[in-house]
Amino acid sequence: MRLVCFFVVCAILSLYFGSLPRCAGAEPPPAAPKPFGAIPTARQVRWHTMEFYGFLHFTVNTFTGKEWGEGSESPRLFNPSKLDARQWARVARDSGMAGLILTAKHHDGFCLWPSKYTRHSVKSSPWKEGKGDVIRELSEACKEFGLAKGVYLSPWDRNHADYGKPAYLDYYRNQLRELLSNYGPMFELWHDGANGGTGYYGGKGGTRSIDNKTYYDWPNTWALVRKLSPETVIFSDAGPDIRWVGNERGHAPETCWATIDAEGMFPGKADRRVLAHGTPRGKVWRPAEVDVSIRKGWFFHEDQQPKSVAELCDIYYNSVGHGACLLLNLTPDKRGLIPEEDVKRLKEFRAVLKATFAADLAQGAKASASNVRGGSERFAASHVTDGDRDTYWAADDPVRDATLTVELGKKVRFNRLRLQEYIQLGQRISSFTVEVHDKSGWHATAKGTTIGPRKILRFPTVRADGIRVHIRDALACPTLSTLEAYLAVTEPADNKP
Ligand code: FUL
Repeated sequence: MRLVCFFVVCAILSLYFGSLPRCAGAEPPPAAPKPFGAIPTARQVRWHTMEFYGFLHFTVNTFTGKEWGEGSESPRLFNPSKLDARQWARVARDSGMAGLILTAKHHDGFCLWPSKYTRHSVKSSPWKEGKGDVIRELSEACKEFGLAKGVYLSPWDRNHADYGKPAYLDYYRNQLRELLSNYGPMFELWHDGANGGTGYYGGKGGTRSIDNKTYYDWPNTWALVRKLSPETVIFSDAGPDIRWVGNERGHAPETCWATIDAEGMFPGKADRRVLAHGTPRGKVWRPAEVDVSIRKGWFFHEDQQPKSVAELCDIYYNSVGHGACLLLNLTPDKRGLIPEEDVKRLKEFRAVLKATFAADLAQGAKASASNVRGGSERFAASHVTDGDRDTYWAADDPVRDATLTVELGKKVRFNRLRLQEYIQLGQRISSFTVEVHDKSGWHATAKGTTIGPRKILRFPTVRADGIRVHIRDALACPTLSTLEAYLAVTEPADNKP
């Protein structure tokens, strides 16, 4: 009987103490959520934080007015009178860009560096009496202005006699060796997927169409890139690190997964719809890059004008704001300088973004959530407003629906909200709504599907003392690393000429 009483008392005590909140330090904190599905590599995580960088299309086309050179252009055409890579870098830095990617070789085959493997380069041009090297000048300028740099090396080469034959692959790889070994770090390598067939091909002319899937032997080319430069992210229609967004209009869709099922895709062949949206639960982490030109063409043409600030802002919100990175193309002119009108436009564009994102109005605000993983401080809602994008709120494993509430403490005017998942653990959220609070209650303000690396929401200015993000569905228990609120004061006027 005594034993029975002992067990009953023990059971009551354990029930009582078991229901008490956990004391700090009494139990080990719960483990972080298990990574969900495909997750980014360290090199991709770094790339995600770059957000916005520049493209430079510059070669013999700049002097002929073409978009695709034939490969028969004389290198003597390349003669910029004032080429100044420091101007490119200064403009890029002042525009808020994190780096620059230059067309080291476009489809016409002309090389902007004195490659050992061809005469079809700057060394046969009058520019600097054949002693110049644009890649070297860009490298030095990027270093001076604190920018990362990358190169575009067109796989299609309309000049080379061996294009279409196995020998061309050695040439292409030798050029990669030069570019990735002699100029310091390259943050990105860009392979476009174009092949229009016809070309000069060492004077033989004709059409050389290749099988995109097999001809370039990409797995071995990329293995070489990894060996030479493991930090470099490789872009193409289908990765392997970054995918094309599927259009050149500067637009990633609102639903944009960083994951994708990429089987059957390779440079030059990919379903544009899938590239745009990605695939929920996709097998690989291969986020989208949005490439678009500030003018209509990729190369400079006298009769074209830069896009308006309003258009550039739309491009920014539809790319960076949809979780992609923005690669905005600039067109150095025949002098080798970014045209003055474009510099002015970029300055105005930068001023708008700088003013908008100057102060996070939610930083330090009190945050709470309907569920906190294990009730632990480590995953508390306060991490979304702590100003540190590397800390995060997380929910318990079974949770798919949760609300996160931020109390601003006073009435604040804002019209932008920036959200970010803790992508190191995978992309999870698939549906959410945003409400704001004022004296008359909570009001539906915005909604979205994916968040992933970033979502920036634009809505009419509200004056509110609370923000509530309701995560309505997720592929696994949600995480969120930031919730930032901003006020865009300068609504850009449409200053298109
Ligand atoms: C495409 C090319 O054909 C265009 O000329 C341009 O370089 C663009 C960025 O990529 O594939």
